[in-house]
Amino acid sequence: MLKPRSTPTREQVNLDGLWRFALDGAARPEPWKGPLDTRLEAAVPASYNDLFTDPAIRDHVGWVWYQRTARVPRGWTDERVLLRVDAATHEGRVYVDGVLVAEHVGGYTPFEADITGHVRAGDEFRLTIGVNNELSNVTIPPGTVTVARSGRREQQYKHDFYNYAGLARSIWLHSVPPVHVTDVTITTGLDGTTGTVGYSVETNSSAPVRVRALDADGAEVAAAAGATGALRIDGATPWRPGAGYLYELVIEVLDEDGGGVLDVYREPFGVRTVEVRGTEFLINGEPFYFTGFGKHEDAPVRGKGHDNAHLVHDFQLLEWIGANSFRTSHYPYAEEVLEFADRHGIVVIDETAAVGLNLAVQGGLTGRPHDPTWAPENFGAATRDAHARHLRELIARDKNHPSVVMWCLANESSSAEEGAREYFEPLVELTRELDPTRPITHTAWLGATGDNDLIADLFDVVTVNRYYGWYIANGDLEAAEQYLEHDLRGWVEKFGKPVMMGEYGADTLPGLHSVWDVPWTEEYQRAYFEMNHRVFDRFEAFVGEHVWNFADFATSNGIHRVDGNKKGVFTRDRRPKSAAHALRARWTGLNGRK
Ligand code: BDP
Repeated sequence: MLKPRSTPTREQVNLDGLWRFALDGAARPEPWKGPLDTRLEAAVPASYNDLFTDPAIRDHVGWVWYQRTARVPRGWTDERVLLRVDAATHEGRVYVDGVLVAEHVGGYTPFEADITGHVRAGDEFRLTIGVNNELSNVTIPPGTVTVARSGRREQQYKHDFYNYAGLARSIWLHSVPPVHVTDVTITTGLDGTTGTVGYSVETNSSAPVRVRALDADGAEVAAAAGATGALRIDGATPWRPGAGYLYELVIEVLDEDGGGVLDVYREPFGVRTVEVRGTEFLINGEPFYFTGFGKHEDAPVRGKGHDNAHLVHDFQLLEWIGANSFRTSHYPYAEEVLEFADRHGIVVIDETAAVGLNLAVQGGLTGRPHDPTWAPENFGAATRDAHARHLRELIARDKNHPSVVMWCLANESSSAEEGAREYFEPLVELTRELDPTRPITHTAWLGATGDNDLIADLFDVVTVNRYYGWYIANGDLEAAEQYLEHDLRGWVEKFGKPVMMGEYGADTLPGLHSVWDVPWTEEYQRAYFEMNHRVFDRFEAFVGEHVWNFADFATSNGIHRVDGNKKGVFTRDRRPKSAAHALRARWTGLNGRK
C-alpha cells in the first residue's frame, strides 16, 4: 500500500487534531448516523487510554467512536478521493456521513477507502471512525475477553505491554488521478560500484509507464520505460548503516500517445544488499554486528501515539549510545519511524504483531501443565490465516525501506511445542514468496533451546531472548553466566547459522544502588549486561545484541510490574540509567563490527 505523498498529480490533507470522542453506548446508538453527542474530545494521533481521567475509558473493552468534519478541497473535482487511516488499533470502521466505507482488522497496518462516490469537491462531510480494542484467538496479537466477578468485561493478553488503543497514527484525505500508480516494488543490488535497481509498477488501468532515478541532489542518474524493468546507476552511493543515502524513483504514468503525464509518484530507495552467508550477516557484502534495542512505541499521555518530537529524540539517543539498529518489537511501527531510519542509516528488524502465541510461558517456567498452544481451539488455522494476512500487509507497506534488513515473523511463540512447525512452515514460505530479498527470523523464548526448538532451521538468523540473571538465577550472575554460555552454545553448534540476542535485560529502578549484586539496582543492570557481553564475545557466530528495552514502558497490571516494565536503559521520560553509559562505551567501541 503506497504512502500518500504530495506530487504534481496528488494532494493530501492531514486530518490530525482534536476529534469528538465517545465510548460505545455513551452517545447515540448508531454514532455514524449523526453528530456525536459528547463533551469529550480526543487527540489524534494518540492512544485514547491515558488522555482522560475516567477509568471507564482507560479500561474500556469494545468500540469507541471518533468523529470530525472534513472538507474535500474544491480543486479535486476530477480526482479520486481517498481516505487513509495509518492505524486503528485493533479494528477500525470508517463512515462517511452515514455510509460504511472501510473496515479493517489489525491494529498496526494502514488501510484506505476510495470515497469519491460519497463526497463532493468543496463540500464538507462527517467522518466517523469506530475503533475496537478487543483481541481474540484469531487476532494478531491474540487475547481473550473475560468477565470479572464484578461483571466487567476485561481484556486478557499474553504480551507484556499495555493494550493501548485508538487512532495512534495520522489520518489522511488524499487525491489520486483517475489513472494512477497503485503499487511499486523496488529491489536493489550492487555490481562492483554499479547499483542495480529492479522495479515493478502497478497501475489501476493499463497505461504506459516511465521511471527516472534521481540522486540525493535531484540529478537524474538512470531512466527506463515500462512498468517493470531494471536500472543501472554507475558509481552508486550505497545505503549503509550509519549513512542512509537515498535515491528517489520518480514514476510517471502516461496517456496512450505517451505525451501527457497522468500521474506522478515518488518513492525513495537505497541501494544496498543484505545476505546471510554461513554465520555472517552481510550488508553490502560486509559483516554487520547489530547493536541496539528492542523498542516500543510508548510514551506518557499519548500511549502509542506517533509523535515527531519523540521520534527525533529517540533516534538522537540511539546515536548517542552507539546503537546501529533496533527491532520493532512487538508490532510494525509508524511509517515515519522507518522513513527516519532510512534517512539516517539505522538498521531495522521489522517485526509483526504476532506476540503472545505461547500458552507455555508460565507453565514452562513453573512446570505446571498448560493448554496446548497450537490446538484449533487456541491458535490453529484461523489464527494462522490472520497471521498470514498481517504479514502480507506488513510486507506490502514496508518492502521498499532500505533500513529494513530482516523480517521477524513472531516474538517468543511456543516454538518447542508440538504443532509449531506446522503453524510456521506455511508462513515462512509465504514470507519468502512475498519478499525473496530479505532474511527472516523468529525470537526464541527461554523455554525453547537448541535441543527442543522445532522451527529455528526454517529461519536465516537464530534470534534468542534470554534472561539468565533475571527470570532465572536472579541475583546470581555467576550461575547465570554458565547457563547463558551453555544455552547459546546449543544454538550455535546445532544450527550453524548467525545467532543474535534479541532480548536481554534486567528491571532497574533509577536511583536504587548497592555495592552487591542486588537486582533492581543500577549497578546490577550494568553487571548483568557486562556478564552477557562476556559470553557473547566468546562466540564467532554471534551477529548482534539487542538489549531489552530501550526505555521503560507501560504494561498491564501484575505483581512483577511496578508501574510498568522497568528494563529500560532509559526511563520512560528518556533519562539514562547508569547502564546507558556502559553500553555507550561498548557500542561506540564496536562500531557495527565485532
Ligand atoms: C520477553 C518478552 C518481552 C517482555 C520481556 C520481559 O518478549 O515482551 O517485556 O520478556 O519480561 O519475554 O521484560
